[in-house]
Amino acid sequence: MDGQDGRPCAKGRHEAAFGLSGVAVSAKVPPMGQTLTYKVLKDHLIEGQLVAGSQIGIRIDQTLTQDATGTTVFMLYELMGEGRVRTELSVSYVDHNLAGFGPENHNDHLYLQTIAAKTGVYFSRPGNGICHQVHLERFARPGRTLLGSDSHTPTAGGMGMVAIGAGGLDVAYAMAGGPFYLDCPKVIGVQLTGRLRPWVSAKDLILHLLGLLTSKGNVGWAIEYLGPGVRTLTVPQRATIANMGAELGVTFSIFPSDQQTLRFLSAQGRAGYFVELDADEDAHYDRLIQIDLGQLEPLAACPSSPDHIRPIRELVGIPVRQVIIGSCTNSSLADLMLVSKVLNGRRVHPMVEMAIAPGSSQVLQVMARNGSLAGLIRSGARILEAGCGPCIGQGLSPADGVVSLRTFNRNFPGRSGTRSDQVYLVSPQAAVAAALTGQITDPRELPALLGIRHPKVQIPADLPLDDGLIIPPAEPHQAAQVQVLRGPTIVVPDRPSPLPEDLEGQVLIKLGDKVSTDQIMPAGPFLKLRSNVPEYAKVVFNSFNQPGRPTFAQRALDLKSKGLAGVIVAGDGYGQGSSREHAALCPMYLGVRIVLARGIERIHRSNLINFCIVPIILADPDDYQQIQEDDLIVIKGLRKSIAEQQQVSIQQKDGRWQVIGQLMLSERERQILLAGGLMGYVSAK
Ligand code: MIC
Ligand code: SF4
Repeated sequence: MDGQDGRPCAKGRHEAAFGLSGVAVSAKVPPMGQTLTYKVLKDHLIEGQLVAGSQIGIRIDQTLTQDATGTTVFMLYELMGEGRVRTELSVSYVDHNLAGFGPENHNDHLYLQTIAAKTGVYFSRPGNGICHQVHLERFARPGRTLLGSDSHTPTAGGMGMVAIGAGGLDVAYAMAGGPFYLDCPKVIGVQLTGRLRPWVSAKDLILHLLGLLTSKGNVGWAIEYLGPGVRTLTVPQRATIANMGAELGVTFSIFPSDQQTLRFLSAQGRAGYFVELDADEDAHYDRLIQIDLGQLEPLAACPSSPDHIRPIRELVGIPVRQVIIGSCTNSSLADLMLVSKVLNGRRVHPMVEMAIAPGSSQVLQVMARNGSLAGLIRSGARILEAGCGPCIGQGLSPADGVVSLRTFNRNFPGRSGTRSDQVYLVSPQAAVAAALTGQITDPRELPALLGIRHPKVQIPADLPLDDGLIIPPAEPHQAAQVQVLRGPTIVVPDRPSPLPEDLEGQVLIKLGDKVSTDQIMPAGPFLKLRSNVPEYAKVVFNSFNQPGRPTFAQRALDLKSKGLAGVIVAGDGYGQGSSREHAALCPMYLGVRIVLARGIERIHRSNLINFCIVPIILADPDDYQQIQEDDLIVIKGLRKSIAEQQQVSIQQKDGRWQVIGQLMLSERERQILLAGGLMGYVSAK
């Protein structure tokens, strides 16, 4: 079904370029045209050249922040001494941490609301929905750039935006009018033909790609969707696909802006923002993958990785005890209407706990008006607040040893709040099928099993539009009068100390492959500590702590008090997942100065540099074997190496081993590290 190879191919020649095998062959005449990716980047280029792999700086039109990362963004923004934001539009959302126990959440909300008013930022109130869903509905604009302090910001790529997830400090810098720096991506063209069959969804397409490309090794790539199949996908379907580009690890995903985009924008009363955008006919792609939508089937990401993909038909019969529908991947009106129509008053299986977290207040309001909400309630679905909810471990953790089916994007170990959880990621179709039968069920079997026909979902062309839960900022001349509310749990984070010339340290922890930021900085019950680094830092690597042994935080602070640097050793894909900069900020607070790994994910690597932790890649991956926890290490001439070289030599203090590490720093990254992190660099400038 998929043709893929490493060779370039041109958009206008796809049909001709693919043989029956579907394998792309390189074009005879070098193509000259531009991808949509490069067109939008070119329009925003401020520094560098559009050459894949080289660093570029782009102008950011819009930013988004959410509460779990946003308080730090705004505190850092204030530390930068900035007043009003200089973007075209900045929005601060409250969606992650909505109903916590204790004063921390509400302190955060009041701080975010008042600082937004003062700095010129729109504020989306708690209850208005998940940042990515609301942004798509109310603010996303084709052809614009969006930078967000959340890794699923690329969701807006479904609207023809270059939308990128980044660490909070990078977003603060963009709010202040600074460029965003990234490696100019190579582009994978995903050419779609055909049309999705009944009971197969956009989620199955992105799960299929995750099976193909996996979550490793895609750093430095963007994905662009093209071909006739694209025209059959609605904007919310495209958003689902672009959303989980984050799990692939690509910088962003982008869809053309076409009649589907116009239809979506018109329903949102925003047709005036429509511009038609597409790649050139002879656009050049660094790699091409061909997918016939009509050949896709229902898939699942099995425990506990989003790229652990298997066809649902191979999982049929596994008992399911919980089904949750929601998250920024699958909580659109169309998704929830489909679920409601499939249930159609039928009660969910008595042994299944079913919950639904709508993506936005708009979704909830439409469903309340057309009666489908009442239908869901009658079926036994528990309706949660419009927000992230269980996706970020805020409640509904599954029971021990049971299977939970979720329409989310991440199933990293323990993210649900239950250790050794068994979370499968599926489409709304597969989720509702299991909710009815109590076991994993191929939704294509629903007609035969329960006489349910695949429902047609029509999204009204005139949605009830109500931005009452979005508070505009104070007018510039009134900004001075806004009093910013800072509860005692809003604690301004420390700035890193400068790196020493010669570094002495100790390996505090040795980790395996694919350690996610959820494992570095757990969310769930600790999410409410996001605005208080000294408190939050106590749970760094919480799930690796062992009873009877001092915690990671205790050992790190002990080391710090002796003047030694903390070192984290990791395998491949270190820091995958969330953009949370606390995964760098809190280790920095504990005295960590080095991450030595086989591979580090893009956003996390930037966060490390921004907080003056040196990311080092083992030149020889096999050297990983000889390094042990507790080893004392020495790096002579660290600052000199950062300033002048791309390599450092790391020695075990007693001479047991010596390894070479690669720095792979851009000129700007060198300067940031030497200035003591991004804050130091910005102040110096
Ligand atoms: C997530 O899905 O992990 C989050 C929570 O949305 C994070 C942001 C955070 O940690 O606050 C993300 O994806 O960046
Ligand atoms: Fe929220 Fe989950 Fe989306 Fe993160 S992935 S923004 S926690 S819904």
